[in-house]
Amino acid sequence: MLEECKSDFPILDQIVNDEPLVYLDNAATTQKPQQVLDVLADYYQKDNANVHRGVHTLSERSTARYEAARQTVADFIRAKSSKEILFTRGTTTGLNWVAQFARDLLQADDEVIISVQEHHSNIIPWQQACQKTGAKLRYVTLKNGELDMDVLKEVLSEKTKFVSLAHISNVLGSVAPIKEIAELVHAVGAYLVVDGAQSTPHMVIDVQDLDVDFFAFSGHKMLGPTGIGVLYGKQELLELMSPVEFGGEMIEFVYEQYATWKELPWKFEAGTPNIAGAVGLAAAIDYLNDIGMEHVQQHEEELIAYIWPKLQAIPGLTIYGSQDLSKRTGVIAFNLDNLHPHDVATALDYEGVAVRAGHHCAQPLLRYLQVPATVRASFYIYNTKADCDKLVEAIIKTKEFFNGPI
Ligand code: 7TS
Repeated sequence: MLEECKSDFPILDQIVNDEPLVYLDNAATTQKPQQVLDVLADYYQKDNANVHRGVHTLSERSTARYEAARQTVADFIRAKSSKEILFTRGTTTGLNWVAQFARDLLQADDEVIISVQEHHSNIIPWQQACQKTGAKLRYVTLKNGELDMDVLKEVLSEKTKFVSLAHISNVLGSVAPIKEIAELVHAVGAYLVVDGAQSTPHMVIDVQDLDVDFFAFSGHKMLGPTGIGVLYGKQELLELMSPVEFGGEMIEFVYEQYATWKELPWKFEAGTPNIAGAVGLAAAIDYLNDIGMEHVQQHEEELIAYIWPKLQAIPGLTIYGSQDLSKRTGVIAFNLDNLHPHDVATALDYEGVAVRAGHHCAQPLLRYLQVPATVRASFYIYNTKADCDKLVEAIIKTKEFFNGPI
């Protein structure tokens, strides 16, 4: 078990509502270890300067740290080259950039495929691209809480130009078989875009083995700072893509009426980038690499296997998604009796347990599941079996408070 790493996270050592904090809102954002906080302070204390501009020493150091961070990210997701790594604000920006690229390619009668379990940031950019081009947006539905591969096969055709899917659902925690999907998508000549916001923090990612065309994720969900994320794209596709933003840093020559762009990856990074964010993300990746992503995944599997029967034993508790543990990762969305999920989350907060309640930015999914909202507990490396016990105990207390003794 990884439990000893909890002491690396100063924020977790606090009392909330007279109880020790149990942080189970990791799908929304994760906490930062001291090692990442130290690197951020070190960067600002020693090397802060703008990148790719000055010839002075600090600027060179800052540029070196920023570009080393890009290489760290490339290695982490096994990209062929750091040219394929674009720094963004987060998953949302990355998906918007790809959908913007899609607008240049899509024509009326073309089709884009997403699924009913997507986060809004993998729905709305595609709605916009389809509305602007006349292309049709089609949805894959679910079977037993997972993508229904038969439906995917049915809707894929030579009309399909883009397929964009979450690697792991932020509500149901199920993992999509991306490698198999990539084969199907490429067989009809379409591009596969993967929303890796919930997978990259929790499992080994190999973009070459998965053979994805684009892959987006966020630093803050994997121990890094907010405001930094990554869009991976195959080099030949990024070469085809036009920049989405224009300004300083991304140009080669600027004339009165036109300008030329720098080569990859800089043509996409207009303006002063989030340098400290990239350096902090690299520190987070170093931290995760020290643990080993296989161990991160194994730890979460152990926690879920531990808490699952305890949750199942609570009368009136409904868990959404697959009931097959081998198909699940560390996200559990549930409801308790007929209680409103916000009431449950508020009651859990009184016990020091932080969970999220609501639609989790996946309104089409909740409509599909026919539930207005759920409570969601999501786990990460610093969570312990004691945290699981505390969650179960707090749920039982909540149930008894509202409905009387079990
Ligand atoms: N895609 C998925 C699958 C997500 O879970 C999220 C964030 C995003 C995209 C967007 O990431 P961002 O960093 O650009 O905001 N998910 C959540 C969540 O589940 N609760 O809060 C944020």
